[in-house]
Amino acid sequence: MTAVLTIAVLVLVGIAVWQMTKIFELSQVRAKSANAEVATDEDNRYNGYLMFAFLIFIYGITIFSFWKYGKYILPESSSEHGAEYDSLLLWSFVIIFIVQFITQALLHYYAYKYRGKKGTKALFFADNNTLEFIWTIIPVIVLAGLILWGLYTWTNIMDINEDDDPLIVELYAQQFNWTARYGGADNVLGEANVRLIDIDRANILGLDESDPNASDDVIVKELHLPVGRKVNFKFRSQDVLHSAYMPHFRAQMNCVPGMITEFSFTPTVTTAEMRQRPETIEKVKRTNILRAEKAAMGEPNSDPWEFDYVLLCNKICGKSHYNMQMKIIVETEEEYQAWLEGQQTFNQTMASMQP
Ligand SMILES: [Cu+2]
Repeated sequence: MTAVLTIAVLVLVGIAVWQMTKIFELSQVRAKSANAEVATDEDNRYNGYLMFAFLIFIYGITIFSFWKYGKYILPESSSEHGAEYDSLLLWSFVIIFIVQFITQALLHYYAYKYRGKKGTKALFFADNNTLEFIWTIIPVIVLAGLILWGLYTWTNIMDINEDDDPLIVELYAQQFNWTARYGGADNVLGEANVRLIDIDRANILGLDESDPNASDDVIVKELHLPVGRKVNFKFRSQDVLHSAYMPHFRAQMNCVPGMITEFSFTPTVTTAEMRQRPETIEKVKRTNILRAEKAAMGEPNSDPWEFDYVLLCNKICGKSHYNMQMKIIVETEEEYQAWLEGQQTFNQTMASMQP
């Protein structure tokens, strides 16, 4: 931060000196001819070469960014729809990069080629129908293709139905944590309403105690998902807008107070499998080198890190928003069942709270 401020101050001082020099120059009686402000052929040639230099700079910084920061992008998707979503994004980027590569080269080359020369007059060029047609029709076709593909993908991803016996999970957002609720043995969530929240009796999600479906609901602080089974999420928020973001599964949905929003996906890679992937091992290694450095300096949050899927809040919802997260564990059906059976149901929790 100090470095940024120092650089900013230096740049501003530089600009101030430059401006003062200009004012000083303007205030002098001109010794040269009045034409000193008109660009000469040499000036124009110089600026033409600078155009090439700038072109090399933008290509260079693009390649450098890919090389240096490419490793920070999300790993291959861990959900069924994620691959479709990723290829849409990939192709959009490929097209953008090809177009940008060609147009930037043309733009800078022509700026050099048609630089001002003494005695050369600019050609007055009103319009050309063929050219207009070409540069209209190409973007129309490409954009229409991308939009149609995008709409098709979007409809597929947002088609939330109860086919294939999905697991029903509620994700409940509040400042600043997440709670998950499973429907229990019957996979049906009991009715809930924020008005029924009773903190003293540990009814933290406001479940309706008179609803028989609520009795076997399981309320937890860690999200367990069986691999290969579709999950239908139902999101609620207690206070403000939150956004449930599960980056590894390419899933995000707003959590809106007063309504239930939905999203559905099928996890395809277990946490254990994910930890074995070379890119995960590489990332864990990188992170733990940084953490070891922090630990050596006695800084907090420096314990060795292990990969876990994560649910994050992606809507700035208050001062501890940055830390609003929950661990997600994708495991085999047997592991999931064993975990679920070890959890207390809503009825058991309420009973244990009775005086
Ligand atoms: Cu939030």
